[in-house]
Amino acid sequence: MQINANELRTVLNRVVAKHKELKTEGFSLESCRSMIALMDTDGTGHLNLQEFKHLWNKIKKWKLVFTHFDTDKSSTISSFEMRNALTEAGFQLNNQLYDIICMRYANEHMEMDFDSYISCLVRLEGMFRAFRAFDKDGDGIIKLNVFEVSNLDSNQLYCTPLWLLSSANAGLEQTGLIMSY
Ligand SMILES: [Ca+2]
Ligand SMILES: [Ca+2]
Repeated sequence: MQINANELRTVLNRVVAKHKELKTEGFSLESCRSMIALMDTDGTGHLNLQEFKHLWNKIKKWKLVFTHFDTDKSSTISSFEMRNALTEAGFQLNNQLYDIICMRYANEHMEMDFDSYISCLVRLEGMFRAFRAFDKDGDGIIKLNVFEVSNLDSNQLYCTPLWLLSSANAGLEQTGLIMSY
């Protein structure tokens, strides 16, 4: 079995349509492509059964976090609720990074619907993974030279300004991403 982004989109949208506690206008093809990029460990450009299961378990876990932290039962996650949700999902962000993430993924009312929330977590997961790969001594700080920056793929490149921004303006203890795992 090999799943492409279109098929993944169909499956996900069919499932979320059944859940009234998850407000969404449906997953975009772009966010399904990002999910495949995140989980495609053997580099086929598709998800095999194992990779799909791995993604599915993540989404299930993130869905539980979503419903648990949607404390006002709006079926969306507010930027206020998101802070606790991210911590529960294992992402410790400094304030600056947190604000950037909310600005990027929340709507004008500072609410994220389910697909934006999942896209946000997929992006963070990819970002943390890339960060860990660079952070060889595990001190939560990375230094990239210009060649490493220019060799980052587009997914990682999106994250780079966040790293640079957080390291340029924050104290040493907040440099880069301080991670909880
Ligand atoms: Ca694959
Ligand atoms: Ca809510």
